Amino acid sequence: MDIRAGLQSGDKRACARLISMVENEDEQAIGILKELYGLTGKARVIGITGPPGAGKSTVTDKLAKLLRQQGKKVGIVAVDPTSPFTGGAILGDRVRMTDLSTDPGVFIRSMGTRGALGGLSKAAHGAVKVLDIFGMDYIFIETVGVGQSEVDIVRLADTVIMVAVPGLGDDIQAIKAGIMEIGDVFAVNKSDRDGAERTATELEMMLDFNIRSQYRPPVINIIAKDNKDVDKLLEAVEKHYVYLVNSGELSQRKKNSIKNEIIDIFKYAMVKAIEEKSQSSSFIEQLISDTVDKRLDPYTAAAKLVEEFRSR
Ligand SMILES: Nc1nc2c(ncn2[C@@H]2O[C@H](COP(=O)(O)OP(=O)(O)O)[C@@H](O)[C@H]2O)c(=O)[nH]1
Ligand SMILES: [Mg+2]
Repeated sequence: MDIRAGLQSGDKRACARLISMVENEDEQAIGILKELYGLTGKARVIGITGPPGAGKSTVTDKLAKLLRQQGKKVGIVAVDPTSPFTGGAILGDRVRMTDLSTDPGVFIRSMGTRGALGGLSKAAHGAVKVLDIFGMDYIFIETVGVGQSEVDIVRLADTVIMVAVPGLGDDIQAIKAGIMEIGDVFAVNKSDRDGAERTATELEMMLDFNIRSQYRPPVINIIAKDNKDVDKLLEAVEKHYVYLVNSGELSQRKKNSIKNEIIDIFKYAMVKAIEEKSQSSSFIEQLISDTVDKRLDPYTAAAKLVEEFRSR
């Protein structure tokens, strides 16, 4: 398969293939990304996060359909480190999104576990780059809003939609404690249920306490399953984008995202090199046991490791 030609002619199989190859750090695939890197940066990247079952996939599905009506091409990356590729949640997403996945203007990709140490985040960055090159106008990244790797992933978005649901006071506390800061637009989904107004009010109050710039994230009540007010949510996303552009924050975000990616790739390469080395020699094992026995301390052990890498 000629992947370059496939990408240019809109062949989804070429796109899927390249994402898999990038995930597996295939040299040829990385070569293609290097060569076509100049084509990236055109897509709007939107993160969707929130607790499991909040309706993130449903919201994504409806937003994607709205954008399709505007003639936009849409890529979706569903990241769920808690469930494997064929796991229930992902399968559910797939079933619900079947009508989307047969649309030639939509590309859906699910990602499961990618090991520790930023592997998933790196894979998500890779997938977004491929979809960007593939010509998607909008790229959604759905993640469950917990953990550092999720936050890392969401950081590559221009706009982050935080999906909450009514009646989960404790959940809001958790959001507040953890990742409240990364939400740019708040959606209270399942507003057909009791307590939706109260949840919205609670979020508003929290946001009032957390003002970080002249931009104040809006809170929007929606019923995603009935497609109610999802258009308002999209409007809010567009408004946030206008703010990003006008304030100069967009270029700052892009810069941060690139910085994170470079560091990600670097860290990953280092860890891999260390792993390979520790397989081929007992050097690291020796450092560890010397530190356990207090012959070394962790600082000196790490310095010896750096020294060893320099000398190679
Ligand atoms: N009552 C109600 N249920 C909804 C709404 N939106 C989604 N759901 C349901 O909530 C469940 C979880 O939705 P899903 O999109 O898979 O959530 P995710 O885990 O956050 O991606 C599904 O059964 C949806 O049909 C809504 O607005 N109201
Ligand atoms: Mg989902």
